[in-house]
Amino acid sequence: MIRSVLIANRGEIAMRIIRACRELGVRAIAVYSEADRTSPHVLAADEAYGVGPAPSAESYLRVDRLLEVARRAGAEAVHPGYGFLAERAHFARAVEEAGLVFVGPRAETITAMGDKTEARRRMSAAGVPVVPGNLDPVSDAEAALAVARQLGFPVLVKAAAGGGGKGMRVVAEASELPRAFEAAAREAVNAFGDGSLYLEKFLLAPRHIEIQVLGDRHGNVVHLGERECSIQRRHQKLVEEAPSPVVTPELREAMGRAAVRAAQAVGYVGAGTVEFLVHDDGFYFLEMNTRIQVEHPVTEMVTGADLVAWQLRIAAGEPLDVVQEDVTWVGHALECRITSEDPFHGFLPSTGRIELLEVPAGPGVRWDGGITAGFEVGLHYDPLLGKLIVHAPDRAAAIRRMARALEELTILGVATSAPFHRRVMDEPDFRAGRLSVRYLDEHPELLRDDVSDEEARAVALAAALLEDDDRARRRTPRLREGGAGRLSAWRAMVWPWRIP
Ligand code: MV4
Repeated sequence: MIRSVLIANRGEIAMRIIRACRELGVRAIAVYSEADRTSPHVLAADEAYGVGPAPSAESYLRVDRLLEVARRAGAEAVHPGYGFLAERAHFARAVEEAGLVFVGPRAETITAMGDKTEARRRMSAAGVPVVPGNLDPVSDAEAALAVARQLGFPVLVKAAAGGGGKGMRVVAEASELPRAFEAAAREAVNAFGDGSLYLEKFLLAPRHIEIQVLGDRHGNVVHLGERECSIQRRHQKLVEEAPSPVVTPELREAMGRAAVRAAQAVGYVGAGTVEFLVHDDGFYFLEMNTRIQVEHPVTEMVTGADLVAWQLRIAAGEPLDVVQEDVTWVGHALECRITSEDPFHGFLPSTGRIELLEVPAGPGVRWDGGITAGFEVGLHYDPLLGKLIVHAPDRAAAIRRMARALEELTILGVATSAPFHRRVMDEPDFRAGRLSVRYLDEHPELLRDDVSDEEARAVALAAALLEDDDRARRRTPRLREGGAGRLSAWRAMVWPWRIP
């Protein structure tokens, strides 16, 4: 086994990797920016090293500093987590050139899957169905028009270097194509330094369903079934689940087999995800993500696999100890991404100090978090505070369990997405499994606050009074004079007979 791993990441995924390291007896080496000096991952790791100022370009993205820390700390491997450098082939290559093990696929695989037309060519050659469209970039708007006429409108113009929705344009009719083509090319040049574009038939309201795969260094590949990730906003997933409410055992087997073929076609090593669009009865390859994903826990809950532990074992050269027939699925899992964003004000990022954090517990509940009380939420990194994951015997029970767990979750100090999730759990289409990537467009009511200011103030006051009263009864010292002092005034006015 690998004896030490440098974790080139922060937040909940750094905590998740540290936990896997602990269980495997692997020394966990953390890095941190100046904004993360006292963050949970720094305290939880065996060692931690500063890598620079708060902006990620000056810290978590500094390959030179990360490799210097790896050398100084004697790390044998580097785990990139997700985001930051996770899908940057140059980082994977630099890690290996430094004589360390990269916990992830080969650099060549990352490069191939990062180029969306190359990925489509490889998948198509391997017999994996791709959305009808180009296998090579189109040279200009005129060539694009010919392709579009063949496919039939609407079409989608996509950036070859893209992914995640950047440089993408829906085109409803021929007259719109030239302008959309120019706009997408400009956006792609700005975002990726590469304006190559290709066309796909636009599917109207597909589901986003992805298959988790694991490949070892000995050519073995298994799939661990699907995750349904249709509930998303601006290409950020909000709720994920396993299994998908629409995937039958037959469809799972067909998609799973296609995902395994996809992974084998690129000699995939490690944990990866093959994304598909599912439309009517067909499924089409969309992209392959060459990293551990945020939503990996729902797969862990239903399969019992520890995906991060498997990443480390595979990196160490261990063969998979399961064959496809050994993989089974039990119950239903849901994940809600808890972010520091205000769902009732356009998911505006919210900043401030976490004043109070109480996380849910009880049967079938898992909190993968990256914060503690006292943590300062800023704007330097992505807004994910943690993930609430539940597992139950069936989907209806999982939804009830998630609703219960969300009610137990208390995060004070910043606005969070939790109230949005609580409402999704009650929404009839969600409960019926009627999902597509257009779910939020079709449910704008979920983004409107249904609590009046008066009601909110009344509840806040009642909560403050109850807490103050409770403290007085227990005669505990006041934690924060400012707040408690103000509350004493209320107590004197409202409940004079309760003054101890
Ligand atoms: C599509 C599509 C419909 N038809 N491709 C969005 C991000 C990028 N990864 C691909 N995306 C889409 N590609 C065709 N041919 C619809 C989307 C899409 C989407 C995909 C997955 C999850 C959420 C989405 C939200 C809007 C559009």
